[in-house]
Amino acid sequence: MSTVGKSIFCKAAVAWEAGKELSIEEVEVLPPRAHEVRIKIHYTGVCHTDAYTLSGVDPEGAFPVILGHEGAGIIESVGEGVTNVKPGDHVIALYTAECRKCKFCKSGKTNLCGSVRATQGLGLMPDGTSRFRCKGKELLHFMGCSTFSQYTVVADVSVVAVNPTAGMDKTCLLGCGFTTGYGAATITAKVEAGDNVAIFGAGCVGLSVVQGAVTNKAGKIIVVDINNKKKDWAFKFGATDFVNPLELPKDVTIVDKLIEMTDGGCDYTFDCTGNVKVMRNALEACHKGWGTSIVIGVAAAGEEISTRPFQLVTGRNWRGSAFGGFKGRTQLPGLVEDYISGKIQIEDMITHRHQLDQINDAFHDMHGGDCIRAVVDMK
Ligand code: NAD
Ligand code: AHE
Ligand code: ZN
Repeated sequence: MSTVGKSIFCKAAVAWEAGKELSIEEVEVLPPRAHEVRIKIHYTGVCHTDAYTLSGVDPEGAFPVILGHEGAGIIESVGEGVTNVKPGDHVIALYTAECRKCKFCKSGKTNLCGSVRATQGLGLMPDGTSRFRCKGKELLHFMGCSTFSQYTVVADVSVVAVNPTAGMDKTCLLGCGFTTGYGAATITAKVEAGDNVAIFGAGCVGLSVVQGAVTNKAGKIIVVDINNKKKDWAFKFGATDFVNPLELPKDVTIVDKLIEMTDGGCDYTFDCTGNVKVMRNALEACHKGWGTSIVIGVAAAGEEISTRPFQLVTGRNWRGSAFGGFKGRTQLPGLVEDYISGKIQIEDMITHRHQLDQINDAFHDMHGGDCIRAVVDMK
C-alpha cells in the first residue's frame, strides 16, 4: 500500500529534554509539503555535536527534538516542485543546505547557504512548522536533518542523491564527520605539498583532517590528543607524529613543542575538540607571518576565544570551517565516488555499530574513549 501523501508511523529516538537519555517512541511523520522530501533513513552516525546539543549547552538547542544529522537513506516520497531527487534515490541529508540561489550560494566565497538556515535553527521546516508528532506533542527538527528517525522530512535543498552502489552505513559519515575534517584540510585550508600541519583532537573529524592532509601531501602531520589510545589511530590514517600534551615536561607547553617540531610553527592547525583553550593553543602554534588556524570544534554557550592581538598582527590567521567548506549538492556525489574508488577511507572509522533501540549506547561509546564513530542501523 502506498504511503505517498499519508502520515507514516515509525520509530524514532526522541530527546524530550536536555541531559536525559533518548527515548525510543512511535512517531508520526507527516507527508512532505512543497519543496520537501521524506527519506527512509537506513543508517545514521552519531556525531559529537548530537551529544553537545543533547547536553543542553547548545544556544540553539530546543526540546523535544529528534536529533541526528549524519544520515543516509532512500527517498520515499517528494512534495510538489521537487526536481533534484526522486523516490528510490539513495541520498545523504545535508545540514548545510545548498539552494544555489541565495547571496551565500552565489558568492563563490562560502559553502554556507542562507535559504533555510533561520527556520533550521528554530527546529522547524522552512514554512515554520514541524512534520513530527508524538504523544499529542509536536517534535522539533534538528539541523534540518533529524536522522534519528526511521523516516524524516527535509527541505529539497538539504538533500543530495549519490551513487546507490555505495553502502549507506558508510556514506552516512559523509553527512558530517568525514566531510567536515577532510574538507577543512582540502577546501578551507587548501593544504599544500610539504606544509606542516597539527590537528588537535583525533575523533572522526580530526582523523579526517589527517586524511585530507595526506591527500594534499602535507609534510609533518602532527596529531595532538590527550587520549593515548588515539596514537595508533593517528598513525593508521597517515599522521607522522603524535603528541599528548599531558605528557610534556612541566616547562614545555604544547605551543613550544609544536614550534620546536616545525622550525618556527605550523603552516596550518585545526581545532577538532571544541575547547576554547585548545583553539588558542592551535592559533599560537602557527608560524609567524602566514600560519593559519582553523576552528572546527563547536564550543558551549557562553564560551569565547582569546589571544593577544599581536598574534594576528604578526601574521597568524584565525578562520573557521563548517561542513569542511563542502557544497553538499554539488560536491558530495564526487566524494562518494572517491570512497568507491578507495581514495578515501571511511569504514575504518566505524568502531561501533548499534540498532536503533540501543542508540543511547552510541552516546556512551563516544564518551568511552575507544570510539571513533558509532553507526546506528535505523532499519
Ligand atoms: P570526538 O569526541 O570524537 O573527538 C574529539 C577528540 O578530541 C577526542 O579524541 C578527545 O580525546 C580529543 N580532545 C579532547 N580534549 C582535548 C584536548 N584538550 N587536547 C587535545 N585533544 C583533546 O569528536 P568529533 O565528532 O570528532 O568532533 C570534534 C569537534 O568538531 C566537536 O566539537 C564537534 O562538535 C565539532 N564538529 C564541527 C563540525 C563543523 O562543521 N564545524 C562538524 C562536525 C563536528
Ligand atoms: N548551534 C551552535 C553552533 C553549532 C555549529 O557550529 N554547528 C556547525 C556544525 S556541527 C556539525 O557537527 C556548523 O556547521 N555551523 C554552521 C551553521 O550554520 O550552523 C550555536 O553555537 O548556536
Ligand atoms: Zn556533526
